[in-house]
Amino acid sequence: MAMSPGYIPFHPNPSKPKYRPPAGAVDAHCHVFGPEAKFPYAPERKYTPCDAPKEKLFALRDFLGFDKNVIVQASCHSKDNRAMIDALETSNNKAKGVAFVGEEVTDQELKAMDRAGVRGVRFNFVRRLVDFTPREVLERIAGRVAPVGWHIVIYFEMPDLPDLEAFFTSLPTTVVVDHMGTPDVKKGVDHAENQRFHKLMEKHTNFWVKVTCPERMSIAGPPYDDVVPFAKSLVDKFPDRVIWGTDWPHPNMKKEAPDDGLLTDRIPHIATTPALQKQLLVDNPMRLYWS
Ligand code: 0GY
Repeated sequence: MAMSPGYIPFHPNPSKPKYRPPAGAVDAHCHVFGPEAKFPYAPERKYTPCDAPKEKLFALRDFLGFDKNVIVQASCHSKDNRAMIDALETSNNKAKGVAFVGEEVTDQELKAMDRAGVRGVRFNFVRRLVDFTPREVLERIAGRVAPVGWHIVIYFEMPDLPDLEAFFTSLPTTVVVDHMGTPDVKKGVDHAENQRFHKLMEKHTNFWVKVTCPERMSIAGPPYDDVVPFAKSLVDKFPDRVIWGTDWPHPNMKKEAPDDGLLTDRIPHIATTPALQKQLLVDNPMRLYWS
């Protein structure tokens, strides 16, 4: 199956970052796609990506100076978690995962995924990526994964937060927000929409946030200076509940594939001291995924 029209493959030769992540650093948001010949894409997918197999991810991890990965199930594989689980199982305990499951999943399957290194389930609310799942169904799934000790990763677009907030704050687990809640960079950090998200983080200490994907929000383009204040304010305010990731292989970029070396070089701008960098890249992801 050919890639979706206009789909942009990942950067062919990222630059070597000047910034050296601390020992044991985790790239805590990335994906594996296919290869399709072994792990076909889901019939209900909204896009067909470029294959991005585990070997390439692990090579990028080493090249950028990271030690571990958290591999998040993406919508193009829907509930077929085999490519992600195969990557975990062959990673030498250097990768943990976040799955996507339906309520038909059995307790045995959940336990097997847990043994493979899955530590969370993702609820995706982005309309261009997934079909609507009724909240009762998500509630039942949350009730099933909570006793396994998993957390819930939520991916939503910030204008939808007012509608979703009551549901999110009712979840019985740790909740991890993808991509800073996707703020509108034009509106600024202090805009009521973004501050609503900060207040949610302040009030609900079971919420964590990924300071990821400046390339998805930036208007200015590389090196994404316009997104730095959004990420920095979250790291400064919630230093023990932030994690960072590349988002490789960067599905559905509109203009260009980001340079993963450049993304890595932005880290000292958003976590401005070695202590903050260690929390962001080592202590926090280790607590969430490896403890
Ligand atoms: C991401 C972002 C995207 C895609 C997916 O599940 C997915 O297909 O997550 C996106 O297109 O915004 O988290 O990498």
